[in-house]
Amino acid sequence: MAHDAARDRKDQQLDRDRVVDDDQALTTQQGVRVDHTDDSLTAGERGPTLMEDFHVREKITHFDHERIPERVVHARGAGAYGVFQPYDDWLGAHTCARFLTDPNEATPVFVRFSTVAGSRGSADTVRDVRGFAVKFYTEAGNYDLVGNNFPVFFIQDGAKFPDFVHAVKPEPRNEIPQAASAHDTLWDFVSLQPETLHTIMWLMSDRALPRSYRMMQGFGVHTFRLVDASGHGTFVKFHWTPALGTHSLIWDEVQKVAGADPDFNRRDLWDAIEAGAFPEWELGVQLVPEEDEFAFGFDLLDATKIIPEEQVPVRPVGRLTLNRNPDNFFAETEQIAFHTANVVPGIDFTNDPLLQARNFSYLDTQLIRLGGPNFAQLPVNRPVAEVHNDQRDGYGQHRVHTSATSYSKNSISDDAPTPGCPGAFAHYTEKVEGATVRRRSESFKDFYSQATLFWNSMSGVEAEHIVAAFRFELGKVNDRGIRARVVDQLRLVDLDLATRVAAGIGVPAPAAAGEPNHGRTSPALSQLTDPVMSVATRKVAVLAADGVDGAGVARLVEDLRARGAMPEVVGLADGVVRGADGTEVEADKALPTTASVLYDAVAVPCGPESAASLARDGRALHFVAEAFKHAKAVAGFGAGLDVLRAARVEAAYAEGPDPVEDQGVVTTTAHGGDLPAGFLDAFANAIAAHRAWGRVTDEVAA
Ligand code: HDE
Repeated sequence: MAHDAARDRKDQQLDRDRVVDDDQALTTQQGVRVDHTDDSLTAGERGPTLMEDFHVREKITHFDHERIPERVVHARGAGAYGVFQPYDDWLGAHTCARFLTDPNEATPVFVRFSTVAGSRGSADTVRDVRGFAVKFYTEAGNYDLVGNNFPVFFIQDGAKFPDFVHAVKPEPRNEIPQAASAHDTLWDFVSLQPETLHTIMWLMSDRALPRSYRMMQGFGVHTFRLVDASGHGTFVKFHWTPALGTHSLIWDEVQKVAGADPDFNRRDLWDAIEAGAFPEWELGVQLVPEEDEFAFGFDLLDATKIIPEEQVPVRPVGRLTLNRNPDNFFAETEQIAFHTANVVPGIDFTNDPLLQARNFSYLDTQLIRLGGPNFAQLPVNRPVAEVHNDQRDGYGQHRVHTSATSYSKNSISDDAPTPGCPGAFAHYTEKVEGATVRRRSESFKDFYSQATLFWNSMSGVEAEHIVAAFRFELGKVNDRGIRARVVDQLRLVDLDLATRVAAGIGVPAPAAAGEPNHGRTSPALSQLTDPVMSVATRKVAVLAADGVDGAGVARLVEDLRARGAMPEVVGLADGVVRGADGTEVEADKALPTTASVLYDAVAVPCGPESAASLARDGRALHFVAEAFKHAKAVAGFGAGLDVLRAARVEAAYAEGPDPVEDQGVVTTTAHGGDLPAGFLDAFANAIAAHRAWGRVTDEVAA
């Protein structure tokens, strides 16, 4: 049984702060009951408003002050509470951090996922890196692992971060484009700063278009250090692996989803947790003994490099489960304050110059964003570990310190709070010496070989997507000189890549490669190497109109639910759909308010009258045709096959009840309660496969 003391304490803390307004009288901030809140106090019905109207003045004043600065990066996000638990004490040989090594300890967490470039109100489905920030409320204090869904970063030294962010953010003269990297300044920066190239390859890949926050990997990015009780260090890279596998949207889809549901990823996380389908990740580590620091041919302190998994395997150490949505977005998701320097005994830093800059930046940014030094007292930020120190006062001080002293050393309070008690954090002892320099280490200067490794490791369809992404992004760059300079850089990654990109953007093909392609691959980099096949939580649209085969719909929907999928009946309009057999089916959604791009798969049931209505409806046909073009699983049974044909779903169709599966298109002529189990299995398998990649169309390739 898990020892849940920390989790209980965090829940109790949050309970104490939760304000329930239901069934309560309306009051001012001073607790005075208010009689009327719809009209201002005026001198005469049509006269001027009076200053003494303290209620309306307070109401408007508070409203005027509701906004805080959005995060300068990662402004758009969504978060949830959960728990982390180690599998065993295997890491105990390397770290004294109990939350990583005691399998009986369940540590409460809050996780915030985010996009990077867009403003707080921007769309979720844009081409971007995703933040994956985890706050562990451990018994030894808060530990923040503030990572991303890519294992590498664009720059090597934090000194370049403002330059990089200014380049990717909307352009300064007109604040265009929002939440998009496809513009001149970003690509100008990339063309002049080749250290960006490895991460740019990830940004142009499907990794930048996650299907769901629940279906993406997370990485600590930097090399950190684990430290054992005797002070011995081991280098570590952190990996989060989603239980549902790593899956992506495609470009045509994300652009449409941004209109059909700008909250797509946020809603998906919320809905899954509300439905009890708790998202899970496995924490894994790559460990490197200190003696091997220089064994890799690249520098472990360089955040633009991965340690290939084939070289140092990822060892699973524990499980993260998200199980509760926040009560209030602002109080929790907006006010959570992450900081890379929030570490606990057993975890320490390295000299990665990007990490060192972050250790300065996050505290600094919270001071402006949260308005003063007491933000750690906000409920979502408060540790479960006890907090005692001599820090005092400041804006928003909520603690009433009763001690007679607030300095150390003191004799009046017996020198409390006392430093150096058991369990105190001791910084790792690293020998450091050197002359003051402002110079990039020579060991950081290979900008291309891992970009090439990434490119070499892609499957055919993934490589197609990368080429298409470069063409789109550079095609939006007005300055032809910048386009040519980027192609010139890509030439040093791979000549074929550069040639294919150049052909789409009107710049001359590159003359020759730089270094020849080293030919190495790392299979773990492809999302299509051993993909997790799961139908769990996949959204399936079942199109239905009056006269539908009610028994067939019921059998399909029950079967999908039993497998953990989330089917929805989509009608021509909201309300009840009448079944041909007299049954009634309630439509979950209506065609005008939903879209094919919001689902993982579509099924068209039997019922000649229903099928005829759907085949006459342009939106229904578009719905099916689009799912087909996006290489999603498509199923039809009985008269539903007529709708598939009308939507030009090109596949081999069943000619009898025996189900036929052809590249994710699953059909049978059976219907009603007789739907064959083989048909249901084949449809579920096609959904679990995520896409039928063999069915490549222009929409899929682009
Ligand atoms: Fe951040 N980053 N960052 N970053 N970052 C912020 O902190 C910064 C970097 C990451 O959900 C800011 O509270 C610098 C790498 C995430 O609240 C700010 C540098 C990685 C989040 C900041 C980096 C990240 C942030 C903005 C280069 C992946 C969102 C608001 C030295 C390992 C956390 C805030 C959340 C947020 C600075 C580079 C991930 C300004 C200076 C590398 C997931 O402090």
